[in-house]
Amino acid sequence: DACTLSETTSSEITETSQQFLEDVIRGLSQSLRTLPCKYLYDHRGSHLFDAICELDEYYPTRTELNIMRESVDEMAERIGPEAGIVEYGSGSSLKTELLLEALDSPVAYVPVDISDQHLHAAAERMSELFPDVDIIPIHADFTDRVKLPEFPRRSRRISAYFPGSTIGNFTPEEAAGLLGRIAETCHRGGGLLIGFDLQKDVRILEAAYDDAEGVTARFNLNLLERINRELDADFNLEQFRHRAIYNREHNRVEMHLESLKAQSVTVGGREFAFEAGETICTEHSHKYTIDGFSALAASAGLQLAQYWTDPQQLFAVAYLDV
Ligand code: AVJ
Repeated sequence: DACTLSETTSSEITETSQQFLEDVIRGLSQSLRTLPCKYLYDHRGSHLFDAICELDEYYPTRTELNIMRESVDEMAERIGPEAGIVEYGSGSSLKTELLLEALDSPVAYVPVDISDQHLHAAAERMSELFPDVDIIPIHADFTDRVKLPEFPRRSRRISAYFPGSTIGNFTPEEAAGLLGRIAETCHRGGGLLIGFDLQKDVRILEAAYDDAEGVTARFNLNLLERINRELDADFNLEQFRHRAIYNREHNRVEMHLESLKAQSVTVGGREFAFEAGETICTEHSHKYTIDGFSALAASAGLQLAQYWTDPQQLFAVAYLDV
């Protein structure tokens, strides 16, 4: 079966610096300033994120991996034999390997990622590990509609894999839209295996996003460095600091960059005046309850069939029927 979804092809997606500049100017021009979190992941940002995943305070990565180790056979059972798997995100992870290993005769694996470098490294690794699986990397921004390749005829169903609680970066409204679009890429009878982070003690959350070593601070501040380098800007990195705040009303951790004094910054020839204490929000990371996530999925037409969690209920992986 062909999955014809949209006009967008991967070659059109290449993030031009023009788009980056427009997004930055737009975000900084708002009264509550924001920058799109996807720009955190340049080469250095991706490395810093990998370092975050190793931190004691940052529980999501290892907790999700442990949930997979514990329950991947049940997950594979849900997905069923001879499946095609579409993964949203880099697909370089141990989690994906565990899943493909556990599946009964998977036919195709289609990683979708915005980073060409990550994508091809992951695809190469997966081809070596799984020579019998067709590996078809797609370079695309999965927040757009993605045109998937024609899956090999043998694939009986297509299921999506969306690990890492990336879904938490989206507002619930955006998340519902994204889940709906992901569901469209799956055959009837397919499903979505997705990892999301759970609500918990605020101290655990704030420590996870503001670690003692300052790795997350470097990750956040790296965005200003990137803007300086790529968009001819003059942010003074000494005059901004990283903050992680739990927003109880919206159940999300927010990463901010706070201006330490009144100052003005030039970006691409435009001036922006900051007051002391004013912040730029660089990321939202939404935290859910199982019931809340199940309701969100239902609003996108997906039914929660089963979920797995860790003993401390820090994180959850759910299988949603399309
Ligand atoms: C990659 C979006 C899952 O929200 O936990 C980690 C990103 N930001 N520390 C998250 C992140 C700061 C991460 N996600």
